[in-house]
Amino acid sequence: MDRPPPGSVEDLATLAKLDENILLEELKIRHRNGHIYTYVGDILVSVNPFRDLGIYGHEETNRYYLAKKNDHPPHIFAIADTAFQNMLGYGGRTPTNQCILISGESGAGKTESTKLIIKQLVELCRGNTQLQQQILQVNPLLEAFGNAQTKMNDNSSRFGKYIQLMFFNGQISGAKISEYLLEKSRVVHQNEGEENFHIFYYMFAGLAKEHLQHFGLNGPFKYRYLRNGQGSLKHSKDKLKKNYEELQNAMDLVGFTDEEQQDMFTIVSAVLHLGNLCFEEDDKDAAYIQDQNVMDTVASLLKVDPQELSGTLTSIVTITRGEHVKRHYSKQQADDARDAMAKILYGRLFGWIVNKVNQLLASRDNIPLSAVMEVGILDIFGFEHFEHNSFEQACINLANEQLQFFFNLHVFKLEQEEYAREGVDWNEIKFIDNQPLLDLFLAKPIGILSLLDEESHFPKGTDASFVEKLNVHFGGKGFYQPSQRSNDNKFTIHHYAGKVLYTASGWLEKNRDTLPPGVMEMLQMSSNELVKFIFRAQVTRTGTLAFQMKKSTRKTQKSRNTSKGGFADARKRKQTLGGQFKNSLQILMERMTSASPIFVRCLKPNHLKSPGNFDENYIKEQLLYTGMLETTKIRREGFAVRPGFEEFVNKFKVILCKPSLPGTRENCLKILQASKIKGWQVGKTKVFLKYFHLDQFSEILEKMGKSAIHLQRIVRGFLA
Ligand code: AD9
Ligand code: MG
Repeated sequence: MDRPPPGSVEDLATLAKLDENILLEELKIRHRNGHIYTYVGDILVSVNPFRDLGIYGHEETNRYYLAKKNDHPPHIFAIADTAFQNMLGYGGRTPTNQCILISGESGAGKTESTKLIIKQLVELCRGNTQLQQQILQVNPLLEAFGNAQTKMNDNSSRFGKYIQLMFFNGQISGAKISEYLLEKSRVVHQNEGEENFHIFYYMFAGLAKEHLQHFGLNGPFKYRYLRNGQGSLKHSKDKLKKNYEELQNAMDLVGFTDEEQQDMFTIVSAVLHLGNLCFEEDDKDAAYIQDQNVMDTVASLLKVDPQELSGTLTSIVTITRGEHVKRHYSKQQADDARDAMAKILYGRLFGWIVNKVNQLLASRDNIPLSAVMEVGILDIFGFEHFEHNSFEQACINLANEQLQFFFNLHVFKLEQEEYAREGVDWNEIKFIDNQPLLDLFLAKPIGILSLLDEESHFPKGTDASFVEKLNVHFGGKGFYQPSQRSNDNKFTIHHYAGKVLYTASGWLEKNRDTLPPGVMEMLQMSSNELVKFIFRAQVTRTGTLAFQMKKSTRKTQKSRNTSKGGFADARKRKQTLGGQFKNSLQILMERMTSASPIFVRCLKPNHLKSPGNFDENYIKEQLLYTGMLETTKIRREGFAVRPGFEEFVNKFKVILCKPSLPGTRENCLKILQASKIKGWQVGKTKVFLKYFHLDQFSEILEKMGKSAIHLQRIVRGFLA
């Protein structure tokens, strides 16, 4: 069969001949021509252009408005439109909640795609409500606090998010964001060539002089947590200032009050000052603070007692036989206490911001919940492999394994199981099942996270004893490779997307996520409203914050010392970070399973973040590990649409010009034959259609609709 000119095919599933090299060539030529989007059946593949293509304006918005898929070239807006139409049940579909799952390596374009999908979904509702404006501003706000420059991406998401947009009568009625595992450790440490969260640099570039002074800040070069202000050197001040203005605008539009914004910057400033606290040791190895001024600044920003703050960071008080005994920290312990406090300050602030956004965007008025439909969009942190990979990378990569598993489940497993059950004539397509990798991480009691929890709860557990256990349990298995050297705390995991060498140093501490005694109590008693509020929240089993008091009632709580008992209870129940992450992934999977999925696959054309560079080997690697060839095959040969007999007959009985018709297999066959559509099969209880059949059916219905109107006109004409 003649192959169409390479690069001209918009849907790879229509190619007659398929292999890895053909897929690669098609994508390469399309990328070169600025066609970054390509379909694989109902899946969208996007290759990061690393340049502004100017294809997301009004013209495109209108072009893809309630359009038919094949009328226009592949586009991310078409995905938004499909989700919208499917959700509302246009074109003979049953209305269903949708979830759009965007996957790809770090820097492949997931977050950009997410923003474009949200923009288009907002546009699809037409109108220009305050809520629509607020929703559009959520991303700049969250990115300022939750994104940072890494080696793989200048604007890397350091948290995962699932955004649910709610619709009522085809109009946006609210939004909800769930966040996953912010990389708090970045606040106190960044690897070579990386930065802290954007907000720190924006603040220095954008805040007025007197504001900076108010926070005791002068220039980003003095702060240890900013690695001497590296970030602000790399980016032009104008760009950072613009980013700050965008953030400011976003905070205003989403609805953060001036007072709240002031409090947010106060906490961020306190974190920076905290980082500059240095400890020395006296001749009894007891830590003491080197620079009292820094301590006083932190205490005054956080509105806590300076004595109590320095006490909490340098010593622990225990009660032995009714007596208070004070034990001094070593310098190392004091450093750790300081960093732990900085991390929790930032982490709680972020949790509060997300919570606040959710309050501000919650569904309006008294819209009946049962009438609300939704489109969810998943934008997680992409697969990562640095020189140094820690606990955070393990969690990030686990999330990516989980997403790949979900993809396989939907695209290959469930579908082929159904063919077998229904007796469809089918040649099985093999795929690489990553279930063993999920088990490696998640199995109980012998999985990496369970073993980590066990070791974290064990008083004598160390990172080395943890790795020892991993080696004992998984040493002989294919996906886990112990280090060649003993005692370097390293191990390698063969992820679906490649090998990653992990270093387990500090994992137990990161997993425990404990605070030095007294820090929580001290911050709960702060006279700064926001500080007090965020530390009185409870941590749920998925790691999000549950705020119990309304902000307006906070003042009345000021002098009541109720926090201690509550906190002690919470600490008993406190879950490890790994445990929280596991729970949140599970809930995410449940959410996604309850909606109908749409997949977007982002590919990264090179490691250099550069336009016009298509590294064939790198793309090929991604095509291989995402199972793109198998996906294309199943989309070419498979049946993406599978209505039951009843549903099918109900929708399409008009083709036989029948107002009512029983939903039998026989009637389905009659309709299919009358439609003259080719390539379907009929199983035991369902009709099996290819993804493009629905469009063909809507065309038939449309034509029939038109001719019916035409007939009516003729009849009316006669009567007149
Ligand atoms: V990570 O896992 O959060 O580290 P993402 O989210 O996959 O990663 P992101 O969307 O942030 O990657 O894209 C990285 C960069 O690629 C962006 O900052 C843009 O500079 C560039 N990019 C991505 N998509 C597009 C696009 N459609 N048009 C132009 C793009 N540039
Ligand atoms: Mg991202």
